[in-house]
Order: sequence, then C-alpha cells, then structure tokens
Amino acid sequence: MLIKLPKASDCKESDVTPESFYLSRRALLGSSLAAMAAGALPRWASAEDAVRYADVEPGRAPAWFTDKLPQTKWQAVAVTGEAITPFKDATHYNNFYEFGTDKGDPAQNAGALKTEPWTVVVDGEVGKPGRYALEDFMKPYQLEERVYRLRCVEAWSMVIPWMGFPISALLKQVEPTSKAKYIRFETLQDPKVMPGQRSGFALIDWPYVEGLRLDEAMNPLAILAVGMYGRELPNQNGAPLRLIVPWKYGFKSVKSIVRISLVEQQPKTTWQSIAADEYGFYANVNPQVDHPRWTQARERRLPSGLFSPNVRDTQMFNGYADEVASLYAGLDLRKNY
Ligand SMILES: Nc1nc2c(c(=O)[nH]1)N[C@H]1C(S)=C(S)[C@@H](COP(=O)(O)O)O[C@H]1N2
Ligand SMILES: [Mo]
Repeated sequence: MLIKLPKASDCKESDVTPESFYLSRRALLGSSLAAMAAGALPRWASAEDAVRYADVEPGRAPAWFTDKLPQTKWQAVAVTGEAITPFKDATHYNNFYEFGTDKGDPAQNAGALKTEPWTVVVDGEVGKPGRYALEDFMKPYQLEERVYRLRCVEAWSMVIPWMGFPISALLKQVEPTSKAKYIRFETLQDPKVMPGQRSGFALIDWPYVEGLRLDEAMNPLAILAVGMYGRELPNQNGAPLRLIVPWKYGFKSVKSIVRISLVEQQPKTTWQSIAADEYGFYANVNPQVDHPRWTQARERRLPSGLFSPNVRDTQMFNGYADEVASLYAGLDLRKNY
C-alpha cells in the first residue's frame, strides 16, 4: 500500500502526538519493524504507531472511512503504563453471540456479514429522525482515536485503540426532545448470515439491544466506534458501527448497530432480560459488587495463559471514576449494578 506523507498544512505533528510520545520518537525512527509496518498505517500515524500496530492486518476500508483519516486528531485518552492488547487477541477472542458462543466463533463466522451498504435508523424522541446510508450518517463527525480498557463481565480485559466520535456529537445533530430520557441501540437482525440467530436454543431474544441514560450517553468518554488499531472495525468486533462505554462491562458495548432510538422509558436490554439478578441495566465496572457466580475484584488481562495468567485488580468504573463517578452520585451501586 502506498503511504502519503502528511502535508505540513494537514496538521502539526505536535498537535496530534502526546508530548512524551513525541520526545521518544527519535529512538524508533529507522527501526526496520517500523518501516515495514508503516505501509499499513493511516497517514496521520507516527513512528510509534508502526510498532504498536505492527501485527495489524490492513483492512479494505470503504472510501467514507479512508476519507476521514486525514482529519483524524490524536486524542490522548491514553491508558498509561499498560500495553495495548495485540491485534490478534482483540480480534480472535470475542463475544458476538450472533456468530456463536465460543470466543473463536465470531472471527470464524463473521466474515459472511456484509457491511456495505449499511443503513442506520435514528428515531423516537428526536427533532430530526432519519434513515441514513452509513457514509451519510458519518458525514458530520470527525474521528478520534481513544485508547480504552475493555472489561468483560466474565472477568477478562483488554486495552484497545478505538476510532470513533462522541455520542454527544450525534445527539447534537438529531436534537432529542424534552421527553427523551434514554438512548437505545439495536444490532442487525439477519438469521441468514448470523448462525446464532438461527439456533433453536439461543437464550437471546434477538435483536441484541442495549441502552444508556441520556446523561451517560452525553459523557465525553462514550463513543460510537467505526475503527480500531488504525483501521476499520473487523466484522467480529462489531463492524461497521458499535458502541463503546469503557466504564461499563463489555456487554453494554453493542455491536453492528442498525437502529438508534431516543426513548422515554428505560429500554429492555438483552442481558438484563435474560438474567436480571446477574446483569443489571447500569453494568458499571465495580470490583466491590461481585457477580453471583464469581468475583469481580480481579480480571485476566489478555493475552493470558495457564503459565502467565496476567491477573490484575479491577478498578472502580474500570479506572474512569474521575470522568464518570458524578453520574451516579446518590445512587446505591449495590442495588443498581
Ligand atoms: N450484538 C452484540 N453485541 C455485543 C455482544 C454480542 O454478543 N452481540 N457481546 C458483548 C460482550 S459480552 C462484549 S465483552 C463485547 C466484546 O467486544 P469485542 O469482541 O470487540 O472485544 O461486545 C459486546 N457487544
Ligand atoms: Mo462481555
């Protein structure tokens, strides 16, 4: 792949690169690994990214996505002192029950999902409802990179560099009415390509649904993602559009979204409907409130194996308490788990 160097006018490197990265960068220049991987990188990326993304399979991104990359600003919501999970693990250890319940099933089966064309419906309590082709839906938004922890309720975790835009920007576009209190997200339903939706003994009443309180959705950490590791989302990670709410258990971060609705009542969400005593609507990461069948005080950070389990303490709100704790002031987090 040809890589174009950024024009000086596109962006100043010091604007888009955290200072500590910028200063350490000279050490990496000239590294053959970096040079090799650079061919697979978007033009805004720097030498560190070449190392960071060395194992990333390049995607075949649609034009609306690649067109956005030159405008992408590096937003340093960095996870410091923790390594980014290898691309291979982030894309081969997945939960996406539409494609099977084993961790390897989504990587194996999601290739059949056709993400182009893709339609997103915005409806409910909004001044400007609409039905959009994804490329039109994305037009108003600038992509940012966000490096977040992802903590699954099953007590494993990863660190993933997402690319997306804040939900607050979407809400500004669609103008929620005064009745809108919650936002509801719905995954594609297509039993022809989603074997999990054909399965007779699936627990889930498809489509997969998730939701947030409107003030949670407005929090700057909450994003809709279209990419990861500098490329578009692989299908198994929820292409072409998914939710990312890093202070909540992973099941809130619904994949392959086709419908976004502003609603008055708290939506009936998938995992809460299956087992309300195990999976709550809030699902905030909380080391002090155990799952009825296992502790939530610790987690396995991937990659993790028998001889290097890589266990660490789970942090309140997954380490994002400074940003989100105020949303829950006065709420009993044992009852509202
Ligand atoms: N539609 C849909 N979205 C989903 C799921 C699912 O089964 N179906 N699994 C959830 C769970 S339990 C987790 S932990 C994350 C996993 O995201 P990842 O595979 O990109 O790591 O996706 C969430 N989003
Ligand atoms: Mo999960």
